[in-house]
Amino acid sequence: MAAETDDWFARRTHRWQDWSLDELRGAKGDTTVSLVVPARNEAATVGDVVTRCREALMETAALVDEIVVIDSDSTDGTYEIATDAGAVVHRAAEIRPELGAYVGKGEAMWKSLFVTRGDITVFMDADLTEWDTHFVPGLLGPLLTDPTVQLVKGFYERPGEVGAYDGGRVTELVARPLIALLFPPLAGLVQPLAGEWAVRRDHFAGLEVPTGYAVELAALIDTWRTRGVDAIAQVDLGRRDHSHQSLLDLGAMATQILTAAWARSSRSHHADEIALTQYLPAPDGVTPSRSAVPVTERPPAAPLL
Ligand SMILES: Nc1nc2c(ncn2[C@@H]2O[C@H](COP(=O)(O)OP(=O)(O)O)[C@@H](O)[C@H]2O)c(=O)[nH]1
Ligand SMILES: [Mg+2]
Repeated sequence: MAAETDDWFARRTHRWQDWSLDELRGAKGDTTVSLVVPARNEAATVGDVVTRCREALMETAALVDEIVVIDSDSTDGTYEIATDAGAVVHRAAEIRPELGAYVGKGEAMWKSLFVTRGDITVFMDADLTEWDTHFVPGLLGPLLTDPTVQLVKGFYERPGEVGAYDGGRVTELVARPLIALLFPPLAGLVQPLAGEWAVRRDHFAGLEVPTGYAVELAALIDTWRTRGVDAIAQVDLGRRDHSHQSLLDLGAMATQILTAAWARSSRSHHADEIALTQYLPAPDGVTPSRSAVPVTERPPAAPLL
């Protein structure tokens, strides 16, 4: 399994600089691209995200055909600010209300399919504080140049942690250990929960989408299961930061992620050891490093003392 993961990492890991805008425009042809930004109470940052993407990617580079913000019940002006910045803004509860309302990031992303038309959807969080518009062309690279790729994940360095590719608390403490245990072919993903990712519409429309924060992990597992691991690629997007949640809120997020993994797990045996892959900065990208985590579920045969 470890060799499989290494092979996938080597084949399917890219950097955003691997494609020029000209190359991507040429590869885009008639393919349409929607940028979808899920937002709940992001008045402080959503305007900047929309404005810079609109100027750089719609008006200058002509790589994105529409920018759509899906707002779930914001009470802070997110809707108005995103509209003024030039996005098409929808309230999640107003999209196909007969399907029900299950507030959460996953619902907003899934419902975006009913109000967008792009062949490819690029998702970007609305709470970004350190980021750049090259995230979008970076994510489009593998999809526009390789028809076998269905889903592309971003990953990044986080400022302040000196070259670290750690993905945050829920990523490192829940998602990556879970993947190591239950879905080891996906262990080559540096940041499986990254909010910046892109997917072909037809593929995403066929997936079961959890309504909350497990949308990303579920999409990865289900893409691997239905299309094979090579249908997934990942791109180093440089540096990124966003506003951070409280530990208590992350507990709810972790519970959603555990639930989606549990529902998709068929593990019935006990492992003695789990291969946990982590990522270290290297001069021209990242390198995997693997450690074996011992796991003992059986009590010792005799009392220790
Ligand atoms: N529309 C919508 N967006 C949401 C919801 N929950 C989170 N988001 C957005 O999804 C993005 C990532 O959410 P965030 O809470 O920052 O999660 P984290 O980055 O994983 O800690 C941000 O743009 C949020 O505003 C929701 O219920 N509805
Ligand atoms: Mg965030």
